[in-house]
Amino acid sequence: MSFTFPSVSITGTGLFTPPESISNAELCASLTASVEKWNAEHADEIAAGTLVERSAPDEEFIVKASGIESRYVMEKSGVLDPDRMRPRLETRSEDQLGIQAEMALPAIRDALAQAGRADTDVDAVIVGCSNLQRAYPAVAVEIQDALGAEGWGYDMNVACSSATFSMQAAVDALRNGSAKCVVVVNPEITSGHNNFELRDFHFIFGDACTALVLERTDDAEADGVGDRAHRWEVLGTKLATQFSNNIRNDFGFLNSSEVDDREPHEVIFRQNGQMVFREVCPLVVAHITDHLESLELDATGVRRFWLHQANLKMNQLIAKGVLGRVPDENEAPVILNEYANTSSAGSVIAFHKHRADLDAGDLGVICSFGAGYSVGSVIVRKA
Ligand code: CO8
Repeated sequence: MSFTFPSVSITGTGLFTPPESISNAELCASLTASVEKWNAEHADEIAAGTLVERSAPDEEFIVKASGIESRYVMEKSGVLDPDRMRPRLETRSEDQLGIQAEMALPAIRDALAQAGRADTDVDAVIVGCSNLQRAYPAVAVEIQDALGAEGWGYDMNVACSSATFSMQAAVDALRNGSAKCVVVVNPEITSGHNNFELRDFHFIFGDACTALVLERTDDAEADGVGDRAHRWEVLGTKLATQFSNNIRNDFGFLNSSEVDDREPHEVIFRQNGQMVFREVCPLVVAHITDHLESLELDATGVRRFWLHQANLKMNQLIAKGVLGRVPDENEAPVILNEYANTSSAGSVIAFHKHRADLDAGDLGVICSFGAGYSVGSVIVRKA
């Protein structure tokens, strides 16, 4: 007996962009001041060889190495204050909406508007992101409550790949009937866990929140709601993981129980960027190629690749590896120049902003990749 899965579609997308943006020039000026201060304060240890002098950043290097020109953050003054170098966020009481739920709601409501659905039509909320503000209650459950929705919600974290991993979780739930209208949301406050004190890391990340609504295609068609132009059928999802220490964040609830103290730079984001570049690009090329082949699709038939936004050269190399030729900007759109790496939100921002011009029947690939290592692809066709 053969069994065909019910078709699932993305019926809407939404984006929350924080109001404050930081240019490379502003970021380099504050880090230079911080580095000069730190080197002066530690002059004796540096002279004795027990500490290494810190190096100042360079705007030109940032654009050349990454393609990043600016980033949005939830709070700018703290990040740029050489005496602080991290956001200055208001402490909220338990009665107030949490900051991740707060950024999620406008993105979700954008997505629901495209889908033609109300807050109360939602019956499942999946939050997927790199950094969750607390262990519990799940941010997803707080969002569910704020929407007035029934059903269920949970949080999950596969770093930048949380985008496609949470989409697959939504597709699975819709196919097996455990939900009818799923919201997937990626509230990334990377500024809370980026290392703004060292030049190797300070420029990489930015904050943003994306949301998607997913439903069974039949339900969306039958109810006749939403704008069909926004609807994309999910033809397939494919996830893969392979352990690596090259991107780590060791912040966690056991830090305070550890017998030996770790230095602060060890318990926030760190990576070996060159190794990541070298190892992840071929992994992603093979992953997308295999996924397309498994659906008997050819890369030449794909109109657009909405790739995770970590590094411009990386994306050019991946698109070239899949297509067998240099892609044009239209085929693999870039948003990281303006947003930097927004972790799981990146590929969805690209999808949100760069799909309206495509035609019915056009094929596209959403692909996220990052720490783990982890890679996920979602192949979609415009309704
Ligand atoms: N200004 C001036 N010089 C700099 C700067 C700077 N800002 N940064 C580094 N340099 C220097 C280095 O110190 C080094 O100097 P030296 O040769 O004297 O040691 C030199 O430039 C070369 O440095 P790199 O080798 O590191 O430079 P690369 O060309 O490799 O570029 C990149 C660095 C841009 C980071 C690049 O390696 C890259 O983008 N790699 C891919 C990384 C990637 O995709 N990572 C995925 C991370 S996302 C994820 O999955 C985790 C989610 C985390 C969530 C967010 C939490 C905050």
